[in-house]
Amino acid sequence: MLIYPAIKENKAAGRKSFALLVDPDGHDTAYFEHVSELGLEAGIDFFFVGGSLIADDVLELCLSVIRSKTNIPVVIFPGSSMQINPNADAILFLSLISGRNAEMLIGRQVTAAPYLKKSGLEVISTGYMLIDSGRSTTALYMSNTQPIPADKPQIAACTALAGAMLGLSVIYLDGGSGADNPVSVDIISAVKEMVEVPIIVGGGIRTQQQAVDACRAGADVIVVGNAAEKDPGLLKGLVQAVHNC
Ligand code: 1GP
Repeated sequence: MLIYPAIKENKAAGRKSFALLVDPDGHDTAYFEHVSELGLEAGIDFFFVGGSLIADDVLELCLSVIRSKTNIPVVIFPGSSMQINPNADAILFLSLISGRNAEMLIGRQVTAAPYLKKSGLEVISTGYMLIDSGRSTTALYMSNTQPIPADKPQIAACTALAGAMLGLSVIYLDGGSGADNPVSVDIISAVKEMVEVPIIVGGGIRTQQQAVDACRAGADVIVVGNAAEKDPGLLKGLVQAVHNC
């Protein structure tokens, strides 16, 4: 199944999608089986798999367990250029367009490109934007960049527009893993007004209301990681809230 056409089709039909983010770091087969079942029960649309510090063999294990337990599409959300693995359906090919670190804008992508070509993965070019969420996050530290200030929707909108004009297929607005505050509706709606490409929103979403607010402001795909890992009981409600938007 091709993922990007599915995301676009959902967007065109006004259907919101839910992605469960799984960070394989420090986990084992039993955990990946548990997460697969959770995803199935809750009716998620996608697994996003990735993290800042994962070793190659755990990524492989995570992907193969999810693949063996479910038919839910799996998208790699890479924390580094080493996280390329053919056992997924697609990969978000990220350019960190909110930052001014050349390595994150184009450097790592040059190194990764030939491996991606060989992998056969569907490559989804992604304008990745970190939005200030009130505290430093792993993504900020690891990327050595500054986030877009939370009270500057115009900067976010123009950044997304430039990304779309450069041909990027989706915009990912991220408050960062475990963010104190999710990306604000002001930022999401300013971006939505400016671009027609699908918008993915994640980072710090913990409640149904936050997910619904993000969808109503213009998010097409909601990504949740930490909240579901800490309290798996939340997942079903979050997915339903997104699907009912
Ligand atoms: C982080 O967007 C993801 O890159 C999800 O964040 O783990 O805070 O849900 P959370």
